[in-house]
Amino acid sequence: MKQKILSKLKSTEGFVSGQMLSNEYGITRAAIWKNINQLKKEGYEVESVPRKGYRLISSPDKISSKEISPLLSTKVFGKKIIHYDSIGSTNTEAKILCDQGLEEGSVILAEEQTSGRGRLGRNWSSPKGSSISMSLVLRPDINPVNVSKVTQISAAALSLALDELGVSSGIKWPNDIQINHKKICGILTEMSSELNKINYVIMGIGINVNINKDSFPDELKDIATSLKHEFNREFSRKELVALFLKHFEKMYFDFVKYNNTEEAFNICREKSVLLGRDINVIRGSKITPAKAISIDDNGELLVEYSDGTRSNLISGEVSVRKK
Ligand code: BT5
Repeated sequence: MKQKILSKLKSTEGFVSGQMLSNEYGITRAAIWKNINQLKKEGYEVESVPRKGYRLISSPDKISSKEISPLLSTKVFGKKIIHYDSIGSTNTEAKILCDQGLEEGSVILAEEQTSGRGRLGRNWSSPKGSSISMSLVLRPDINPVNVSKVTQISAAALSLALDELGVSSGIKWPNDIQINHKKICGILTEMSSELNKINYVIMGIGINVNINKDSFPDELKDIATSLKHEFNREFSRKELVALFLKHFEKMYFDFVKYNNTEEAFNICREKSVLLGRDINVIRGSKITPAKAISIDDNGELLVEYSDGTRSNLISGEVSVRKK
């Protein structure tokens, strides 16, 4: 009911009368008033004027279903949104829900994570209300060896979404988005599969949106940045989520239905911060200098070592070599 009343308030310019809401939804005016009070508690600013009714003045900057759903242009992704004020990790939560059958396209979002995860057991920092922590549920009918491609698709989709907000970004293969060579987004793709069949893939994305530079932990201050820090203004997190889902849905279905990754991989090439550069390939404690040559049609990074041999990296760690 709250959601219905909110939608009505959002789609109406002026006041909506309590009587009209009561007639439309078949509940008493007292019940309408109760729902409005609940919305106020959630951070919605609603003006109420006797004989005129209710008017929505402002909505909280939340990445909840109520806020994001009206902005969505997707058919599958975001039709189901599960939102938490605080959670350990959206990827971990998504796994639990996927084991219980959560459908493809579902999106888990959190205002903060208390144990956000990066790759290989690393930490991901996601402070409350100023970052986006999001996990998408995918159930692609593809060979598990091809799953790393969705990380590239996701990076391309986020980069396109940022373009729409006037923000130009770089993609650092395989899973980072950067602005001015600092990380604003990391992607963690995890999978449950049998030998030839995927049960599900969880694609986790963390984005630094309105984080103040001094709110980053010390160890991240030199390597991380946020949209707010780079552009000196706040960005709408819900708008960014909606734009991302739009671009992701298109390129994801191009891939899983038509095996077409051209658009996504072209974006990854155009926006790559690695191609043509001297890099280090890092495997555990072993660091090998190489040159980043290209991203191939499998989304793999082709590198050339100093002895002239070449190899394709499927995933892993690379860094740009400082001159
Ligand atoms: C990643 O790992 O970049 C993947 C991050 C994925 C986070 C999302 S949030 C939603 C979902 N739920 C989760 O629990 N995780 C996913 P990796 O490439 O391993 O990078 C991790 C490294 O990035 C850390 O060791 C830090 O150096 C750095 N880092 C941590 N938090 C950061 C932040 N907020 N911004 C920039 N860099 C960060």
